[in-house]
Amino acid sequence: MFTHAITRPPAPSYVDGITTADLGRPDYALALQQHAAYVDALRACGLEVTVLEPAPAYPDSCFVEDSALLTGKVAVVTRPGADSRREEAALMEPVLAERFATLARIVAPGTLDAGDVMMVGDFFYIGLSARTNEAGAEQLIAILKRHGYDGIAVPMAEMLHLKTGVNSLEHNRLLVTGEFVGAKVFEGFECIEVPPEEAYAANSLWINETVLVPAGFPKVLAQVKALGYATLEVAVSEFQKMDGGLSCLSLRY
Ligand code: CIR
Repeated sequence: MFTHAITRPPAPSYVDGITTADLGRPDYALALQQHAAYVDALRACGLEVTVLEPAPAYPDSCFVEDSALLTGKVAVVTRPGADSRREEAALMEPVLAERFATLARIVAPGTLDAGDVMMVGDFFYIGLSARTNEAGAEQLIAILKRHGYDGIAVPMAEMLHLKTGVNSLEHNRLLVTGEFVGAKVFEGFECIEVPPEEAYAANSLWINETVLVPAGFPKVLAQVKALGYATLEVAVSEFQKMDGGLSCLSLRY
């Protein structure tokens, strides 16, 4: 169960962030509205949400998930793989130091975006993406082991981040799409296959038995409802334009 979340609204520079999506430039005013509604949805799930100040120097800094990995025993400050995002971790560190007794850090030559890390209980899957390298994954696994957890590196080829294509719904259940459909590493799970036309909604977000589903993906919404979860649809079109999804917009603990 989660009790808290940390978020950071986008700054006006958000529209100049990194993207591969061909969906047009985000509307900043609408992005702010959607971010506020996202925070409301987290609160509706019972979380106490910290809303940090926007950070205009870092266009992608609303995607706070990438800057840290939060566990029950240790908060890991990452070393983001994109040059323009690297300092987001240092920006997050004092926020974490106020909240976590034990911090650890990913250091050079390691790089790691926590959007590449999926937590399933005490075990962590770490995608080897264009942002997260083997050194970063090895460092994270060593940190996790020191704190009684374990993890494994997951090779990947197509997605931006691991959680672009696979997310835990707890109960030994995953939402999977694209290159993760049928992946051996996930064969012990009940894998709910997201249809390709709704691949973006593979990044739905389990919070305390409610699943946040991005608005506009009716098939995934129906799949998740059919499994018995409460659902909340959250509009994030302006974040999809910058390759971000529901999980990217918060750190939960
Ligand atoms: C980036 O390319 O880094 C951002 N525009 C999107 C980051 C999305 N974060 C995530 O999937 N955890």
